[in-house]
Amino acid sequence: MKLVIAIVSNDDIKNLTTELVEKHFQFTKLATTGGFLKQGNTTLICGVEENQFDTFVEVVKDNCHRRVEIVPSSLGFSAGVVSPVEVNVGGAIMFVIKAEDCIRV
Ligand code: 2BA
Repeated sequence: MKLVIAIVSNDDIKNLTTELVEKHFQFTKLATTGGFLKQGNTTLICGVEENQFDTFVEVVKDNCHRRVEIVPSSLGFSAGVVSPVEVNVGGAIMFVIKAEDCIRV
């Protein structure tokens, strides 16, 4: 089994979680905040069987899309001049960890 920690844009989370439930994946959903933009995003903790992992990644790819957002540069850089900069947002970041077991009691 793999443990996937997926950080997902809030713009994509509804469609993604709907399809994950339809495909019988299980996950825990956490409200989180990006360190750079300081905007809300969502983190999913998902235990995924090895033989379902490729399908899981495909579902994430199908539902999460990167896009460009204009943000004031003072969000990420030293205060002072505030000029808009382009930042890639959206899509998903997945950390994949090998899980030894999933024990239900
Ligand atoms: P944020 O930290 O709010 O970052 C949002 C987007 O801003 C990033 O998109 C990236 O395109 C840009 N960005 C982040 N740090 C930057 C910097 N120092 N300079 C310029 N641009 C920067 P993503 O890379 O797709 O990340 C989306 C969200 O995923 C992040 O939100 C953060 O919550 C999480 N994340 C990304 N990489 C991570 C990592 N290595 N560890 C933990 N969380 C991560």
